[in-house]
Amino acid sequence: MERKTMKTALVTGITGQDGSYLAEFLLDKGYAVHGLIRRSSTFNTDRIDHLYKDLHDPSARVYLHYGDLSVSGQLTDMLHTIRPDEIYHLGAQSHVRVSFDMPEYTGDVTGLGTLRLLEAIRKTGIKTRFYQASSSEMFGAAPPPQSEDTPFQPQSPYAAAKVYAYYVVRNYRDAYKLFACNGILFNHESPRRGETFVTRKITRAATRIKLGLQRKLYLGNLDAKRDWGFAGDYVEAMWLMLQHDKPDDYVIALGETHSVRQFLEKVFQKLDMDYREYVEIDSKYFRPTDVNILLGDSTKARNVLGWRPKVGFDELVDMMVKADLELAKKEETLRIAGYERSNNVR
Ligand code: NDP
Ligand code: GDR
Repeated sequence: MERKTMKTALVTGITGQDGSYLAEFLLDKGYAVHGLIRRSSTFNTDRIDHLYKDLHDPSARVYLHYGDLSVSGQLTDMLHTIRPDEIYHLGAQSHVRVSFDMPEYTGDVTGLGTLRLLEAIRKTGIKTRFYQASSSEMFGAAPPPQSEDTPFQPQSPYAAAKVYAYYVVRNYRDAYKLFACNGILFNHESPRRGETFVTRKITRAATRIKLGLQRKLYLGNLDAKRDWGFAGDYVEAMWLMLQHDKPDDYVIALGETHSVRQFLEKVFQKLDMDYREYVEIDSKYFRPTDVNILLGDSTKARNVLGWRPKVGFDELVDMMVKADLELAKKEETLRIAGYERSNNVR
């Protein structure tokens, strides 16, 4: 049996898709997991509720702290108190389309948020290892395949903010000898993916259409191509980066690219439907500038870290369709019983 470690990790963005998979992974490795959460008037802990135990329970190992990436003093106090061995910085305004509507906020949270955490580490002087959730969006218009050596050509305020964060991570590594890594992750999806990202928007809508809960699906650019992998596999890569002898930057990707249209076709086919009967294009989902094609070359991570994704593209689509079909069935049951779940997907 694997020997359990007794390390402490801090995860920002613990309520997000990746945060929830990472928290599960770290708990399984024996870590105590601290998470930064935002105060919200509605519940925002759905993805981690199954992991949380009342703190009076002696086996509780998940601790949640209110805070916000836009408030630096709080971050410094938190690091001073928790003194984590490892910090996984996943918190961000992560929606590319929204970053065109909220560029200043995105720059503040997604770009400066990283700087605030790095400064908190420097000021408290704690010994820790730092993971930055960098993104394939940073490559933007750069032709594929994209690797650690590909120059960035960001195409959105979100991508520009991530490029800023990427470079401050490298700077703090050089200037202050901080153990800090950039994981340049290509798109990764799951049944826990936010419902406004295109893959989940499609699997939710197709399964609801199948059960007669929805009639149409409105989308934007169907020709964009992405290298989509499974989030559960990608959080392991984050951990591997922080266990290595030296801090470095790594591309994490499946190494296959598919268009939004191909994803759509596959999902509807699995449900014995033709997407063309249900999908309409709405220009509000187009971006002022979009990224046409992403295809990652993760040779370095595979060779140096020994990282291997376990779930392929077809399995990922299957997994998402199956999970959303179950969800739609529950929704149907609730509807029959007189309850309605709001489904205002934007
Ligand atoms: P999500 O959008 O699912 O989660 C984002 C998380 O950040 C949520 O927990 C959210 O909290 C939190 N957050 C947002 N704003 C703030 C703030 N001001 N202060 C504190 N916390 C905040 O993202 P993913 O899990 O998909 O992605 C994780 C990270 O990886 C992000 O940084 C993303 O940009 C990056 N990334 C993601 C990829 C992907 O394909 N998923 C690929 C490459 C990079 P709340 O729940 O309260 O909204
Ligand atoms: P992306 O993911 O922008 O790659 O960022 P998203 O799923 O939002 O878009 C992928 C592609 O699909 C096209 N598209 C649509 N997108 C959305 N959201 N909604 C639509 O209706 C729609 N129609 C077509 C988009 O134009 C785009 O080309 C994700 C986020 O998780 C980032 O945080 C992360 O850094 C990158 O992946 C890697």
